[in-house]
Amino acid sequence: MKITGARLIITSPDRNFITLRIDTDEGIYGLGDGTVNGRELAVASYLTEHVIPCLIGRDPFQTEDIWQYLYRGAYWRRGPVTMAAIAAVDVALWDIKGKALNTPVYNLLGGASRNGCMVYTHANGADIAEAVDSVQKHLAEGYIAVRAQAGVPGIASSYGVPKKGKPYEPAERGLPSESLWSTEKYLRFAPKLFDAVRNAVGEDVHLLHDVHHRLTPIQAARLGKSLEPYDLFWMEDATPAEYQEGFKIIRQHTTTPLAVGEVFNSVWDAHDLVRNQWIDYLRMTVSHGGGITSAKKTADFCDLYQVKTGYHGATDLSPVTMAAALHVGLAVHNFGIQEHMPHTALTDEVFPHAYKFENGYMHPGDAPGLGITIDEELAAKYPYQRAYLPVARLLDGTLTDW
Ligand code: GCO
Ligand code: MG
Repeated sequence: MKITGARLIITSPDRNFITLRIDTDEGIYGLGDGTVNGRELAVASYLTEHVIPCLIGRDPFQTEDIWQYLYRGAYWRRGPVTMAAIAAVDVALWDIKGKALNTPVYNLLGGASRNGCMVYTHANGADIAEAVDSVQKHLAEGYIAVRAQAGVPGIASSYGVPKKGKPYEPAERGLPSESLWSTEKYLRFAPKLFDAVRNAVGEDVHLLHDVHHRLTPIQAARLGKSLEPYDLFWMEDATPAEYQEGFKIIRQHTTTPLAVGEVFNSVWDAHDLVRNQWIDYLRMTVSHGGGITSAKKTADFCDLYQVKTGYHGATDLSPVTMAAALHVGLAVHNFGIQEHMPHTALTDEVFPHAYKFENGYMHPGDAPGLGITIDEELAAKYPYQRAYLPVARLLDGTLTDW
């Protein structure tokens, strides 16, 4: 089999998605996701100008060799743009391989290790009462794991809280919006939120929380300690993780489990975190971390140190990434949990898919390949629109981590 062509489908049903379609001489095609929220066209250009010309004529079964060719062969390594572009190619090739062999991709990765992938979804509210209601609403929908976020009193537009009447979606069309942040107010507030949520839902529900890179390691240690009575499944992105040793400080002070890595794009970003067991869950997902080829290797490396997967699954990862993440998650031994922030009905219509949610778990389905398609006619009705994530400032105006 030979690759005969590759092209991008850029669409913005409710938000921007960059999808790569690779075609072969046998009429089988594969899809990959190259979306990097707020920087989408950089990946599109990297693919069109530099990667697609190198793919034509290659054997799509050579996922390992093509991965190495694009990673080592570029000389310039890593970074979200490069790794998302490599991932788009790699995921599309695994899709082709599965379709050609008439089997779901998870069978090519070791087969199903479980019946389904436990997922968590997002609950949020302007205040504690609304957040508690939102958690209960998601439990009624069948979720058994829920992330809770609420507006911090005195901080307008807190992280994770939707604008009135809209589902939570961080990227906005137009230029970046600015939000304010106060660590002091947040540290006083977060234990009150989890006290209320835990009391309302009882012991059996998995509760998660995203700090979104806002604290120093010692502040994160304090938060982890103060949340211990509420038995969190994880505390996410407690501190910016470029400095991996920061997690050592958090770890020395708290037994609250730690997750990090949605902004990572290579196993090297997490190398010290994993081999020192400073974290419990690695969130680097398939599409931002170089694809299925590298996700499988990274998961196997984590498995040596009892670190589990907890893949990023926000709406800026397209349904193609959700499908790929579920195939990997079903297969690897050390699956932990999968984030599920459901896409809008329109996005689901643009990307018809075989994966399903039922009673707290998702399954990738048994269609050959990834089990995902794209309705190109519908996609064409929604052209790309520039959008950005917000930026955050401290109360005195200093730019801080959003
Ligand atoms: C999460 C996230 C996201 C990110 C978003 C950025 O845990 O789901 O933190 O909502 O903010 O993916 O593009
Ligand atoms: Mg997060």
